[in-house]
Amino acid sequence: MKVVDLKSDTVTRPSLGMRQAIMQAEVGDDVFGEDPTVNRLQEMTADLFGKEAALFVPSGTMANQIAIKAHTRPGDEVICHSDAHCFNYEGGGAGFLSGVQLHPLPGPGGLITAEQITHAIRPFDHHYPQTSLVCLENTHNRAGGSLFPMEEMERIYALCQEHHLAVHLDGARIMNAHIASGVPLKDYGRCVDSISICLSKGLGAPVGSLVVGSKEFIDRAHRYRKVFGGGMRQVGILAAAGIYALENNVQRLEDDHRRAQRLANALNDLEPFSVDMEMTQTNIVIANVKKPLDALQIAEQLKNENILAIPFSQTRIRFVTHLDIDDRDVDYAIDVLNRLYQK
Ligand code: TLP
Repeated sequence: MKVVDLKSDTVTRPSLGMRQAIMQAEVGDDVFGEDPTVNRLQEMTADLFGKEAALFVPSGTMANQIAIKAHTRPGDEVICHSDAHCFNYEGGGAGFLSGVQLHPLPGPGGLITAEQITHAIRPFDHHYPQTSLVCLENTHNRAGGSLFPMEEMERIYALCQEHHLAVHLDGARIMNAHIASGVPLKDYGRCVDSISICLSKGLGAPVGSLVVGSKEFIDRAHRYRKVFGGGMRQVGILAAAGIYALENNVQRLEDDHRRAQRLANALNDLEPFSVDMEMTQTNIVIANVKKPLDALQIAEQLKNENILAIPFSQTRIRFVTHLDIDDRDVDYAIDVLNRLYQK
């Protein structure tokens, strides 16, 4: 019996076409900058976002942490949302690796506004840390895959330029944002200084992320990739999977979004669950669980039916659609949910 794995879009397995691309990849030693496939992936990604350069790194976490390191100095402060991935799920990396403190701001839907940031920027006074970076996230994972509105990103970028702050975008799922909103990738590139992009989530590659930005920023990022132990050798085999993903698996994200909508609507029809449909704009569905049921118990019950989901807390459970989930899997999940939780 197939397991319907809705834990994360990181669980996809490379398709046959992707494996063929891996087989045929030309490789070289990338620490010497001599892997032609890595170089092609980097150029291609920088071009997509209208930026000067890009760097291939092993993970989304490393991409974000390299960006934080390259934009800050020890003792600085970084503004982010209190639900941001870099604040919650990167092992305290910003303090550990860059010696910076994070200044998390609250806000509905993973959204922070230019007004909030204006108040959070520290004045020049030797008592205070120096604010040097703002980190945004689009789509926003803990907010249910929601989109960060373009107008607000533009306002934030203008404000940050005025205050000489850098803006980094955690774009682990920026392709989902692009497909759901129709915003051209170059528009995202235009209103941030750097972006991290994951190939190993909805795009279906087995590993890999990129950080993109100016040439000068990427030169610094390159040094930190080495320091963080992320210099890799004949990784054209992985870059080939990334190129294949960018060429074949972007437009199809709309299927994942459509399936997530179906799942969200079905959950909403059931008494124990409620899903904020306004936040459900891409491939992530976060269901609030009403008492006396709790999310951990529901994850266990679903697991017994070969459906996997992640409890985010006792009252929230996350389902993620992806390349390896088709319409029949969603039908099956909905049937099971109806059987278990319909009154
Ligand atoms: N997110 C994972 C878990 O860490 C929660 C997931 O299953 O969603 N930024 C965002 C917005 C992410 O969601 C993730 C991974 C990362 C960065 C980190 O990427 P990796 O796992 O490649 O280090």
